Amino acid sequence: MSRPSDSQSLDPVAQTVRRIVASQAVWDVHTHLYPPTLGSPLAGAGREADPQGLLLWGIDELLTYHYLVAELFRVVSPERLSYATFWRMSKREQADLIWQRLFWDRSPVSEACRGVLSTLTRFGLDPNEPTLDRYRRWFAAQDLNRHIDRVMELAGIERITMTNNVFDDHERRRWLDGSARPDRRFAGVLRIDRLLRDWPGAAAQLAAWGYQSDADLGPRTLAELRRFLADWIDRLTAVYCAASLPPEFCYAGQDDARPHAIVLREALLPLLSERGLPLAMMIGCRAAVNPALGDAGDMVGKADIASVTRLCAEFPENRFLVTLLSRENQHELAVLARKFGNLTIFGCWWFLNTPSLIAEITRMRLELLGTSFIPQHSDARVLEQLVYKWDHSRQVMADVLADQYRQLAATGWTVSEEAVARDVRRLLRDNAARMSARDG
Ligand code: HDL
Ligand code: ZN
Repeated sequence: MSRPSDSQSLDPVAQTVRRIVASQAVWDVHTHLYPPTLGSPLAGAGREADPQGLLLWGIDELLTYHYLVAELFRVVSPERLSYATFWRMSKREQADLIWQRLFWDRSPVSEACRGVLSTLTRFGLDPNEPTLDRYRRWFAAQDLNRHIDRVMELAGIERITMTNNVFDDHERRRWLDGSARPDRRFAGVLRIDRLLRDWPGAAAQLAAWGYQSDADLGPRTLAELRRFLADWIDRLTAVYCAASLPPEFCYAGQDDARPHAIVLREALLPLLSERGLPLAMMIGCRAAVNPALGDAGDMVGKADIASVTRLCAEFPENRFLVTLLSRENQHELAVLARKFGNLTIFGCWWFLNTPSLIAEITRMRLELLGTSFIPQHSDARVLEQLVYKWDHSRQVMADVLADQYRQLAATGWTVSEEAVARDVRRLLRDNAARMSARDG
């Protein structure tokens, strides 16, 4: 669990809040983590390396996280190191270069850099090693299953919610051939970006998988699309369906005859309502503005809150989990949540997952929504990131909450430990657990 920061250690309210926040188990409502049954490119004690495996872990993955790749190319010009040369390097060579350029040639002050150091320290490792050799030996000696349990214990995670991309061949194959098996530590999520971003392509893919579907979205195709969704919700025991959508995503209402609107209105939302499952919309990622950076090449754009408004209003029997990528969207999203009880907002997503923005956004949400939101998710892509992402977020959230309770106490209202514990459990666990409850 995270330790109190120095900032408010003398203030009794802050001490109480920090202790409660540090010890509250978390349901992490969005990650890109997977149980070992989905394979891992890193062997580890007693396990074969699986180059197409989905679970990323260990020091080389921590250092080649796409956030750090973007930061590397801030300091190494493509003239000196071409993108192509970098991508031809081995993961270890990439990690060695990033360690040198971002952690030794410069102070690792960015959130993604500091996170690596926080994690190493929490494992009891010295974060000042000039090379990665000692870290590599330490990680290679870990038994992966026990390592997952240890990471979850250090980070205070009760449940890890996956991102199961049914359109990813490496992942889909593992669920179909039975090699991917349920793991009580991980909750499944059906990720269906392509259905809403590229219906013609998705229709052709469904047809190739044996569903009678074609681009015209007639009654038979809609029935087959519902069957496809139901098949995968059941196979994954999905707790929600999710899609990442571009800033220009627009739902224009009942008369919107565009494919994504019909997919939403005639197939996805009716099925999710029937199953009592939320739809998670993550809006604002403008993909691949610099394709040469790979996963690091995506950009942020302001989303159309009116589209989210229409969906919440038009589908009152559906539950929506929404996070928006742009800082400029955050206030209107919080205000929208005041208008619709079927909308739960979550997380400080991606470029918002920095202490200064977590503080700003969480304070605003507490002031507008009380405790009726999910303040954070990790979005971890590498197992051990759970440790720093939750340590850093807990510290910020505790400071913000302490301020709120101090202001509350100043009214004369009694701020009891029980009340704080109840609130923190809602924020860090129960709100996410309720949204992930398969009975709705
Ligand atoms: O689409 C998503 O789920 C995003 O979180 C992307 O995976 C993004 O690349 C990311 O890792 N953000 O933190
Ligand atoms: Zn994500």
